[in-house]
Amino acid sequence: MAEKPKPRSGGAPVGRRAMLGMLGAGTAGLAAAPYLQRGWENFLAAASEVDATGLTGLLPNPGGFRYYSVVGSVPHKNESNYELTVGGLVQKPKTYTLADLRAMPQTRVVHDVVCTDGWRVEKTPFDGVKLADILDDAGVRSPGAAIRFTCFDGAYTESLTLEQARRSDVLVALNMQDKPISHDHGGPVRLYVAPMYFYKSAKWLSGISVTDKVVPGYWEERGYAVDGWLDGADRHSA
Ligand SMILES: Nc1nc2c(c(=O)[nH]1)N[C@H]1C(S)=C(S)[C@@H](COP(=O)(O)O)O[C@H]1N2
Ligand SMILES: [Mo]
Repeated sequence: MAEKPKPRSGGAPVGRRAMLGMLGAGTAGLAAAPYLQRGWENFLAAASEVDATGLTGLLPNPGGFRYYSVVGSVPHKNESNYELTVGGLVQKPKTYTLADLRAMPQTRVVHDVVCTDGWRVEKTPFDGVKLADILDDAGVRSPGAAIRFTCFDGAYTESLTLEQARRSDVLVALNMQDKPISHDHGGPVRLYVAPMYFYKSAKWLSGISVTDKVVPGYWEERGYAVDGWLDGADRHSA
């Protein structure tokens, strides 16, 4: 698989020399770095953006995750303004609030999270609504055969076949590691496709549209596999 171009983090670029300086300066130097005003994870994101050498792999990486966004800034959404729109080839188009989603039966999926860039977070719990339940509510109609996901960052998209979307390990996720999904991790609602590489798990999920065929997503238009199965995934489980 071709290496993904480094996603933009929205942070000011950190030159290699500046980053080495910060690494060398220890805690005091890091505390003085302006990036820290925006948090350690944002600093890591800014640093990894220009890190062709893997040096950022030496930095403590809280929780093992890395921050990705293909746009510089993403609006914050919460119970007052979050909406998930379900439409396309369905009998009953519908818009869900966060409260609507929380009121539905919740499913827990625990699986390793794996990014194509080489990092992994083992046995990560996600909780949320099965995508299958949302599709059942809406009633997929002919010739519906795939799903297109859109995001309120205004840029990222993803796709699944209807068969993949109906698996019980595919969630419209509200919680990650037993906490509401944070903004940086794509909250308040992200997709979680446990058996596939993490790029399939669209953050800041805002739209689910049933289509007649797979429409390749953001990274898929840039060379990524549309079927992002992890090694060893059971491609036919329910
Ligand atoms: N909206 C959106 N979703 C996204 C991405 C993105 O850039 N934008 N990156 C994908 C990739 S490549 C990965 S590895 C994970 C990263 O999730 P994290 O930022 O919570 O670690 O989100 C996926 N979903
Ligand atoms: Mo990724």
